[in-house]
Amino acid sequence: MITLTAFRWVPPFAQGMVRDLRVRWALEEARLPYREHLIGTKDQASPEYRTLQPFGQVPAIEEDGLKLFESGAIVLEIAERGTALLPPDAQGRARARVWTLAALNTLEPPIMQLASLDIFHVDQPWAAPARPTAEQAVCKRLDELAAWLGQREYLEDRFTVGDLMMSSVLRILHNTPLVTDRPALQAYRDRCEARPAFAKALADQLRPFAEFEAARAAANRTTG
Ligand SMILES: N[C@@H](CCC(=O)N[C@@H](CS)C(=O)NCC(=O)O)C(=O)O
Repeated sequence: MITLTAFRWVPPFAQGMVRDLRVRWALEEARLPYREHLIGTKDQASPEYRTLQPFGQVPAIEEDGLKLFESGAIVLEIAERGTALLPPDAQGRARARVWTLAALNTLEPPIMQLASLDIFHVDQPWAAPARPTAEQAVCKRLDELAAWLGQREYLEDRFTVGDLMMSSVLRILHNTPLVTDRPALQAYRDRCEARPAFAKALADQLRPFAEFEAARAAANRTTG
C-alpha cells in the first residue's frame, strides 16, 4: 500500500494548501488506498527522511521500496495506473501530461512569486514595490489560460490529471481576486473542486491539523 508523507500541522494560512492535497486528490480519483505518515519540522531534517525527500519537503510517497517525491511526478505516477486521470488513448494521455507540466512550469512559478510576496515577505520593504510586476506576470498567464478554456469545461475533452494540477495551482491564489475576477477561471476551478474526490482529499488533509490543535489545547488546559 502507498504511504504518503504529509505535515502533522501547518499554520492556518497553509491549511488546505499543502501540496500533499494534490496527491491525496489523485489517490482518491484513482481509488487507490493509502496510509499517512505525518511529520514535523524535526523529521524534515532527519537523514532518514532525506532518503525519501532530499529537500525535506512534502509530499513524498513510498510503496514496496519505491520512493517518490515532487507532487507532479507523484500524481503522474498515480495517473498512469489507470484511466481515472488519463484517457485511454495515447494522444489524450500525452495532452494530459502536457497540461500537468504547464501547470507546474508555466503557471505555478509566477503564482508562487506573487504568493511569496503576499505571505512570506509581506513585511519586507521591497515587497510592495515588487508586487505590481509580479501580479502582471500572473495576470498574463491567467488571461492566456482563460482564453484557452473559452467555453470548455476542462483543459481537454474530459477531466484529467492536467485539470487536477491546474486547479490545484489556481488554488494558491485563493487570497487574491485574480481567479474570481475571471469568471471562466472561477467556474473552472469550482468545477474541479466540486468533485467528491477533492472534498475527501481536503477533509483528510485538514483532519490531522484539527486533531493536533485539539490535543495542544487539551494539554494547555492541563498544564495551565
Ligand atoms: N516542487 C515540490 C515543492 C514541495 C513544497 O514546496 N512543499 C512544501 C509544502 S507545500 C514544503 O514542504 N515546505 C517546507 C519546506 O520547504 O521546508 C513539489 O511539488 O512537491
